[in-house]
Amino acid sequence: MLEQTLDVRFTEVSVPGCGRITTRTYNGTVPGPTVRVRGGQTLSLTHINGLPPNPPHTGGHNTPHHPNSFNLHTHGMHVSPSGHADNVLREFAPRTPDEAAAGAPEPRYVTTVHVPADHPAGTYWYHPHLHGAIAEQIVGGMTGVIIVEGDVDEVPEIRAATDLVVCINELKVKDGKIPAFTSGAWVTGVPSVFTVNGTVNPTLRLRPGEMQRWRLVAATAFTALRLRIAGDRDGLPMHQIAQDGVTFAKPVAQNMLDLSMGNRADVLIRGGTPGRYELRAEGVPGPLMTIEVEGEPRRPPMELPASLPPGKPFLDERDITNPHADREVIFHADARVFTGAFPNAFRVLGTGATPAADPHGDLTHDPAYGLFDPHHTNHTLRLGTIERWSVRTDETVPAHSHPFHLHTNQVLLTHRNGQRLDPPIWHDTIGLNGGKPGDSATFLVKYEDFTGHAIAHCHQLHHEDLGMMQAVHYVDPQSPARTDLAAGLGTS
Ligand SMILES: [Cu+2]
Repeated sequence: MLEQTLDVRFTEVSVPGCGRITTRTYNGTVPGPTVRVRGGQTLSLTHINGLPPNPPHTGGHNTPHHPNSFNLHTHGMHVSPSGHADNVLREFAPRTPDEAAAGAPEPRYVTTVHVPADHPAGTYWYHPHLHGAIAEQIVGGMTGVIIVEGDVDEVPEIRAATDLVVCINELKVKDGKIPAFTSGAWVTGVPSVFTVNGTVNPTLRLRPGEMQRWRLVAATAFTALRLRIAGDRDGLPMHQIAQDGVTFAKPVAQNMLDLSMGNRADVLIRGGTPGRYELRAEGVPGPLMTIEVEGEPRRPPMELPASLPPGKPFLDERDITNPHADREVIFHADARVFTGAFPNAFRVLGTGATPAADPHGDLTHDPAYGLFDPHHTNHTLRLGTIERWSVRTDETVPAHSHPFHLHTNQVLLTHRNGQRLDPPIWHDTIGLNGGKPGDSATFLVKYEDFTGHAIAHCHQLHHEDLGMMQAVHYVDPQSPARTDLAAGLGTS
């Protein structure tokens, strides 16, 4: 059993390059502690909710609310979504005003996650996932990295490389605080501050010929990152060895790496010509991190591994259980349809879309159509079956980036915009860019091991809080009764 306490309260933290900010933290730091676990182990996380009581909320469930309640998501991990595990339908509430006034103890909530023995070894992350409260908490820095240790770490060339977490956060700071998410204008009206491991543009040192393993984590809420390492003359290539926690069969050299919100990539970086380099994200004004290549060269230079232990076997299109029943997901926004501070409707249409409140009315103005409804199951997914999903966006607004994220089961990306990927790549989150209607992704997924209620959603977290989310139900066709018992919508 691996135990970790995560104490959540408002803390004044020092963010070098940004100043002192007061924000909700895990254990007083941004990001929170890195948790290391191995397949076969049980992770026990005890949350203490030391936040103040929630402010009253009068709007619907698809507007931001309960900013002082949270829960826990182990993003990307193939673990149970039920009971007290990776169950994002729980609520870790703070004390009520009466309890706080009476000096009642701060509530504690335990999350117990059994990591399967054959879980892919790699980089994952944790963050709160209470619908309506996610964006405000994540842009305050409530994120942390989970490392699943295992076979890939034993590859000699990787074992020899320094293992570094590079957790990229996107903070929204105004007057030393994280502004309350009271309007949609907040997303663009407050500039983002990007940090790596809690510092704006930290400096990292690397010797010529030295190799490091970076665990890149896009713990951002609103911004997709197109990364490169720029130098005075040439940059440094990134040798990608894993995507979203799943190891490749061999390293893939990339000069540019796309990480949508929630994605991770493990890369090997080798120091080249001495000098100053910068990890940059397209569209972000300053560097995310500075790399100084200096010092005594490593001789001979450290080598890249020729091959790797692939993290997860591929699925085959010929094994699709019902080839005539592909699922389709369409990210669609309707602008200026609601009154109030959040006028835009961010909908998920296609197979299993949430029905309209008025099917005969104007769908663009419908308050339910394609929006999250906790009482409606959008997808019933049967364990043991392999299905194909296509996800696309019909957005014409370039600013709308919609990363699709399915909980509980990793998905095998086979096509982008109709073009086959060779080889296909395991993901848990797949970015789709707005401004290019029809931008699409096709993936295969096998529903395995775990029953219960989970979700699929857009990982642009403003969209998610406003309802760009679907409920999925993993069921066991062999034992439907047991499935319902195990489903566990428990609240603590
Ligand atoms: Cu979206």
